[in-house]
Amino acid sequence: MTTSQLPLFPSMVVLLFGFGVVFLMPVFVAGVTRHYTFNIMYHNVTRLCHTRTILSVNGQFPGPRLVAREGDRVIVKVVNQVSNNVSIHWHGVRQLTSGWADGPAYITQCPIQTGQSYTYNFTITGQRGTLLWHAHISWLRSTIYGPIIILPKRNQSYPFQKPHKEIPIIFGEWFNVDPEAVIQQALQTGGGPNVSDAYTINGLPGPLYNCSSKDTYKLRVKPGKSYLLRLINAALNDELFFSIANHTVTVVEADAVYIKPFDTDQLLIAPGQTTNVLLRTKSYLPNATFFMEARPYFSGVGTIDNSTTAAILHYNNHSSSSSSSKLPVLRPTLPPINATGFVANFTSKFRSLNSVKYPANVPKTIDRKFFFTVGLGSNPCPKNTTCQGPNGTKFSASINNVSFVMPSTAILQAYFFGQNNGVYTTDFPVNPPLPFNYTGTPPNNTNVSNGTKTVILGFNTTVELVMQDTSILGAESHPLHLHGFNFFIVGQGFGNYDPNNDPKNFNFVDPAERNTAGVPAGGWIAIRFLADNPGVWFMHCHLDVHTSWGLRMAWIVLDGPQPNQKLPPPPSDLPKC
Ligand SMILES: *[C@@H]1O[C@H](CO)[C@@H](O)[C@H](O)[C@H]1NC(C)=O
Ligand SMILES: *[C@@H]1O[C@H](CO)[C@@H](O)[C@H](O)[C@H]1NC(C)=O
Ligand SMILES: *[C@@H]1O[C@H](CO)[C@@H](O)[C@H](O)[C@H]1NC(C)=O
Ligand SMILES: *[C@@H]1O[C@H](CO)[C@@H](O)[C@H](O)[C@H]1NC(C)=O
Ligand SMILES: *[C@@H]1O[C@H](CO)[C@@H](O)[C@H](O)[C@H]1NC(C)=O
Ligand SMILES: *[C@@H]1O[C@H](CO)[C@@H](O)[C@H](O)[C@H]1NC(C)=O
Ligand SMILES: *[C@@H]1O[C@H](CO)[C@@H](O)[C@H](O)[C@H]1NC(C)=O
Ligand SMILES: *[C@@H]1O[C@H](CO)[C@@H](O)[C@H](O)[C@H]1NC(C)=O
Ligand SMILES: *[C@@H]1O[C@H](CO)[C@@H](O)[C@H](O)[C@H]1NC(C)=O
Ligand SMILES: *[C@@H]1O[C@H](CO)[C@@H](O)[C@H](O)[C@H]1NC(C)=O
Ligand SMILES: *[C@@H]1O[C@H](CO)[C@@H](O)[C@H](O)[C@H]1NC(C)=O
Ligand SMILES: *[C@@H]1O[C@H](CO)[C@@H](O)[C@H](O)[C@H]1NC(C)=O
Ligand SMILES: [Cu+2]
Repeated sequence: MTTSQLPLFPSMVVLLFGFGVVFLMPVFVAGVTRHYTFNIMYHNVTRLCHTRTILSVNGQFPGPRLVAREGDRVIVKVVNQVSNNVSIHWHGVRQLTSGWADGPAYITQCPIQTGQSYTYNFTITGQRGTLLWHAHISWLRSTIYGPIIILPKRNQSYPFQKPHKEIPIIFGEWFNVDPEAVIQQALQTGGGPNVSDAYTINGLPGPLYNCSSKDTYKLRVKPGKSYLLRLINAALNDELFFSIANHTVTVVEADAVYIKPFDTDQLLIAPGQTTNVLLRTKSYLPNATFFMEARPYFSGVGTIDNSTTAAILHYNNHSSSSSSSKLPVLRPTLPPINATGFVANFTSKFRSLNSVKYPANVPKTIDRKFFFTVGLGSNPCPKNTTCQGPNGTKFSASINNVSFVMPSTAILQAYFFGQNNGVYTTDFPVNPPLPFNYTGTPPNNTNVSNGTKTVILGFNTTVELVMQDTSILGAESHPLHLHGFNFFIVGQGFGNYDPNNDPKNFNFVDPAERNTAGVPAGGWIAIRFLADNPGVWFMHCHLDVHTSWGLRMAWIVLDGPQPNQKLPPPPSDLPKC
């Protein structure tokens, strides 16, 4: 990827030129319909001197940008031309009464089979900023991902300085081998999966890896301008720190919600999160080249890919590129790999803008409270086999000790047509089955149970959910993603959540509003949301290895009384299992 500016649509310019006067048209413009075709197809890619046939959308890696304005309808025809089953998730899109278009396989739809297609049809309502789309079955999202760019409505502007240019920066994780083989082997042996070989920026690992310097993303900038970097973490299993040498950025938006701007030199971005930052370039032509780098934050125990991906921030000097390539390179400083204190400080800086135009509608009274433990555990090794998980067991992961088993048909279909037939149960525990010192010495039986358990919520229920990390196999940060909703992070802390004292410090004024948030390593997070969207909504850790081990569950939100509060019937091309 070399050209990186957003395509400028003719329709973006709303100016009339006449008699030397320029008018800005003050008219209301209804949303338009944007059509896309995503062909899931094979594509040969070489990175780190390894050539792999990857799964791609339209032979592009990373995949194409999906660009829309707030209020637009988006129609994406997904055609499966590969041998794997696939589905695509529009990560962070609210999908108000369009739950059939959400995409997680076996939750809202059966996957699209080879040779079949499915047309996703949804509107973008009340959101503007950056999100991402990605495959939502097994580990296919390792190569099937791309940006969703939501521009403000046509007659509206950003609540911050209009940038000179807008640049998506999408982080990924590259494997020299087929990631499907990696997760299949791990699930079979019960051990941890082999780690990735590189992180990538816009699909390119950069010059810090062997056999990779030609695969370096270069962002060419002019002095004295403002650039909106649309940061997206599409990495499979790793939260990432990010920093640009000698530059401070201003964070203005997270998960397609405006926030109170704040300046920072170093960022953290978890898989599934998106963060828009303004980069103001230096007012002069600096005699240097600046690296932008990302490498993981890791709080758990075990082996990870701790390598560093780099891209180049290059000022367009007048000199030829051959002489400018001799400029000294400056590298940023990143927090230590286990900098949990930095992460807590950084995440607490995110506050809703909470202006008259963009209020923070935090639920003030709560109908239902839930307390979920999240973390790793283990399962006994089946007889006559040897397992490579902790102490010869199999790795597992759970919420409230339930490791979620994927059904073989979609829950939303079973629910909508009243044909449960044992596909799922509705008894997901509201509290941990066995209270213990969650962040202390774990109990001696860490076996988890399993099941396809869900929670049923009445329409417009206000929910408070406290998620508590456990130290059963080591405390670890888990970025939890909720489909179908944004939630407000009203509190977070370390140690065990204290239901008597911690709520006193909850923020109901300007808490961050997101769709993905880290449960701190050895700590807890309290979120609130309004269940105003009928359907079946997946909630899971966005580290795919933990999702694969069962750190996932689903909420079923019932229809409301009004016609526009009901989930309509599915489109006729909804895939069958
Ligand atoms: C990828 O490379 C293999 C081996 O060279 C070749 O057989 C295959 O046709 C290529 N696939 C695509 C999609 O280019
Ligand atoms: C998308 O959904 C809208 C609203 O239900 C419907 O009017 C339209 O026909 C659909 N378009 C396609 C291509 O399915
Ligand atoms: C970059 O930052 C380093 C360390 O703060 C400083 O010594 C150096 O002068 C800076 N260089 C430029 C070109 O800004
Ligand atoms: C990354 O991991 C390797 C192997 O465990 C280790 O040798 C190296 O010191 C680590 N690097 C960093 C920067 O932590
Ligand atoms: C810029 O850096 C190059 C390479 O380090 C050096 O040769 C040149 O003299 C520098 N120019 C200025 C104006 O500092
Ligand atoms: C991070 O790792 C370093 C080196 O292993 C260790 O000395 C330090 O105590 C760790 N810090 C935290 C917060 O765990
Ligand atoms: C976090 O913020 C607190 C309060 O501002 C500060 O005392 C502490 O040093 C910070 N910790 C880290 C790791 O940045
Ligand atoms: C397990 O191993 C024993 C002894 O090797 C054998 O008799 C038994 O049939 C095996 N059971 C299974 C289920 O493979
Ligand atoms: C594994 O076994 C050792 C020794 O029996 C024990 O100390 C340790 O806690 C066990 N670890 C786990 C994860 O169960
Ligand atoms: C839980 O365990 C931690 C770490 O061992 C300890 O500091 C704390 O006092 C324990 N809490 C309770 C309530 O026992
Ligand atoms: C496990 O814990 C229970 C309750 O603390 C205790 O009674 C039991 O002896 C322990 N078992 C082992 C094998 O440590
Ligand atoms: C779920 O647990 C039951 C009983 O513990 C076990 O028989 C079954 O194989 C498990 N299913 C899965 C998919 O792990
Ligand atoms: Cu996790």
